[in-house]
Amino acid sequence: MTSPNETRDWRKGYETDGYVVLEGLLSAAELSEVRDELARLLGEGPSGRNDFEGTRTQRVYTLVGRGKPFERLVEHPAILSMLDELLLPNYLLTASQAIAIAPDETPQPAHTDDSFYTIPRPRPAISVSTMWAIDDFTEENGATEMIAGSHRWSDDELLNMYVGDDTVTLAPRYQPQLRPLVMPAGSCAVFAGTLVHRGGQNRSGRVRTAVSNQYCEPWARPQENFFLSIPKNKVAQMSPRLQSMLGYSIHPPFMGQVTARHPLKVLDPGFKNPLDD
Ligand SMILES: O=C(O)CCC(=O)C(=O)O
Repeated sequence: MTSPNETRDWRKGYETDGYVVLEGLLSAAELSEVRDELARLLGEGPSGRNDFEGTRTQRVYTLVGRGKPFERLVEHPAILSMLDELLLPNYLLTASQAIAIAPDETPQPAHTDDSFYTIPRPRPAISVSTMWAIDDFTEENGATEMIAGSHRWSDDELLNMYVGDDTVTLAPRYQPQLRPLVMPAGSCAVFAGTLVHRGGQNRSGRVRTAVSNQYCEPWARPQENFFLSIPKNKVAQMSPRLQSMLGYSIHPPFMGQVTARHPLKVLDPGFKNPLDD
């Protein structure tokens, strides 16, 4: 596993391009553990409901609540050391999913991951995304494609990238700017929530599997409601850092309080909710 010190020089590339790729973060054993768990979860599961989810793409949401190997990806030390620099203390996990793109999948609509925070651009990213390559990412198999530097675009520049009023079809002049993230399995791309990207077309004969965890500022509303999805007895078995990222934390002075108490109190076996009848 690469130590945080070995990844120190990521910052310049991240600021310039809006993303950086860290190779070799997972050992062969860690990778195979993640693959085994994913094989079980993906099984015969349904494909996506639209072009954004991908009608030939399987997704497993709330992955962090589905097994220890996925918890370890969320709190990988190399990733957390970067996030500690990019986001405020007490940052949160906002999304956690597996994305398996099957052969013949078409390109996903190009988008940014923090567009629902409608603060005018250009602006700092309110979320930071990670994309773990569980299979090798190649030019053919649907590697995520990025437009380097697009994290600095204004709202108007972002809208210009689409044909007409449609915020789905990419204008042909932008196609050459999309760079596939070619990276070996076990690598992780870290990118700004403001960066334009998309899942690529899968022209290979094999599925491309990835895990994407996204993190947001501690004052922003997370995409996934982990309080409702992950049972409290499972959260109680997680590390304090992970519990904090799932929202069992206070962003000072008191964002996140539960009836004026720290949310971790809810995990105590003897916790009595004063609102219970
Ligand atoms: O699967 C990928 O490569 C990208 C997926 C993505 O960007 C998304 O679903 O938001």
